[in-house]
Amino acid sequence: TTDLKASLAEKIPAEQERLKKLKKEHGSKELGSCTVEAAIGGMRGIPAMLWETSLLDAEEGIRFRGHSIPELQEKLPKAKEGGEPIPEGLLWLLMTGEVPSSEQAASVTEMLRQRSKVPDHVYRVLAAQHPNTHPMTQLATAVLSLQVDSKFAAAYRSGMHKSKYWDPVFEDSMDLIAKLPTIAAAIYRNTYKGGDLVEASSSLDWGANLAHMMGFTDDGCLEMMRLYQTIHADHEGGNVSAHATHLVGSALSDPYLSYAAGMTGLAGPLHGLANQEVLRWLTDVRQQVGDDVTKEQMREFVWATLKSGKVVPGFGHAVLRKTDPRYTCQAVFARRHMPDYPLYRLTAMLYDVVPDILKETGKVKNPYPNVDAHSGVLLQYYGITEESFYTVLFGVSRALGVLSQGVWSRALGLPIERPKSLTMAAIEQRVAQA
Ligand code: AMX
Repeated sequence: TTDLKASLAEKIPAEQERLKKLKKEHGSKELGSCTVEAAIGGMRGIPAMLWETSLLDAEEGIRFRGHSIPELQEKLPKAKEGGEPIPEGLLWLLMTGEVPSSEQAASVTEMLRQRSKVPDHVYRVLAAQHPNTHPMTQLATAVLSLQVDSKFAAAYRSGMHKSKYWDPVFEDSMDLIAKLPTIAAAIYRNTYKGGDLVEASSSLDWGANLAHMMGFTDDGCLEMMRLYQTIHADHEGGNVSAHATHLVGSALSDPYLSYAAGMTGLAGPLHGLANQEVLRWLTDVRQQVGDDVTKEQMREFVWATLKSGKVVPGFGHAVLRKTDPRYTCQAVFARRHMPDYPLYRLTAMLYDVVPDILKETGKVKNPYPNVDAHSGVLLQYYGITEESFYTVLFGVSRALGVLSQGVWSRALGLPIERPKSLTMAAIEQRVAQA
């Protein structure tokens, strides 16, 4: 079938059985334990959550439904021969677990196109905001204003049986994903281009249309956006944006509400805002030292950042312990499309300088770059120079992963999330008894 929903529906019964069996036969087995340190330290390393769409290996990085990023670049359908994958293909993969054919990916493009019209009131909501409102706040607000049309919320109100929840959650998720490029582009054009909006192209795919509606038509830029939208989609379940979406969704808040929660988390500087922070930091370097910076000057700059009590943005990770493959794939893209671009060369130099310094601090668990260290370089090169918008591009992509998992969470009947918290006194008491 080339119908995404039909293909998904076929897969659900077997996965429901699989989960039931897992619970019944192995429900009491231990996956890991929780130390005092982990409870205090942001629950690092506690395997305490089910997430089907992707899995992160500390050494190797992310795999989407079992496929690494280089594998996806090879296997997923593309808009042009030898080019980058289209995110619609990844959406099919995340939802069904299977690499789609070109026809299947094209059917997703068409389905999204049909759902892409953004209601007028959303534009009015955007227009009413303070002109200094951060683009991520605008994104979350626009998404919340779409919630009035939630099919899941309506179905719940009318008493739908819980075994059918996944269906309206799927519908809401597709409606929302379809509208996100138009919303993001409107935020971009309102904030930086005087509100002069660009119509969607009926011949472009979902990711390329985002660049097009922002006002960028260069072929390289469209390819970059397809790749960007593919690689930022999912990073297993525990990161702030995924976990926030999952947690809020577990209360049966609909996809608009739960994704908006994810986006307010992505807007934090230690998470998705890091791509904005990297660009600002690089701009500081260039202003203070110039483009012909030597390694020694770079080292001094990095140390000055650390000594002033700030993090080096774009480096480090809570789970990864090696260079992020999302970084590597963007570096490969840059080497191919912009080998002499000064910002690319600066970024490549950082790769030589920063890890050793972070190792020297003796406390950074992962001294290597993450996804955000490179994405701004690609965007700048194609003229998307407004770094306060970068996290919105991350957020549009992130919808593919977190909403696909949201559909599965309802299909699998996952319960409301409710971990146990303790006071310091309660922890002291428990350790005294142990
Ligand atoms: N620069 C300076 N110090 C860093 C650092 C960096 N890039 N990465 C980690 N550290 C510090 C931590 O702040 C912490 O210091 P403390 O003990 O004084 O509080 C210490 O090293 C140990 O931290 P960790 O266990 O290595 O990292 P973590 O799991 O607590 O945090 C992360 C992970 C990503 C928040 C952290 O590496 C960081 O702040 N990086 C810079 C911001 C960034 O790039 N975020 C984007 C991550 C990817 C994403 O979500 N998009």
